[in-house]
Amino acid sequence: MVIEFYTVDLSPFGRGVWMTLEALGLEYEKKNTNPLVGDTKTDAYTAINPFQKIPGLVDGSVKLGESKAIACYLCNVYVKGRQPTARGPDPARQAKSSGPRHDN
Ligand SMILES: N[C@@H](CCC(=O)N[C@@H](CS)C(=O)NCC(=O)O)C(=O)O
Repeated sequence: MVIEFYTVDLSPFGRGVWMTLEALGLEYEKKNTNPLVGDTKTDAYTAINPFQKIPGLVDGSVKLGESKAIACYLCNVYVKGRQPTARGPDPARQAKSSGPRHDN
């Protein structure tokens, strides 16, 4: 299943995730999601990122918001030889527990 990446090209937060996806050579589908026209306020998008901001990411059953949490998740899952960190071996759980705003 291809990774779904929700952003707009000019978002500085989205670009960090975009660069991470590219650097890791991952296959992904970029879904244009413009907060200025309400794309982040839909129920479907709120289920991905309850804070209703871009970027958002869906990787199978994993739904994440917060650019740094997403970048850390991608590196933890897709960088070969990456060791589990002190927070534990579950990258999705780690991403969500890495700050109060990651609680989605
Ligand atoms: N801390 C968040 C910030 C995300 C953020 O502020 N995104 C902006 C676009 S660059 C946004 O979605 N703004 C819409 C809004 O606040 O309603 C992250 O790192 O992902």
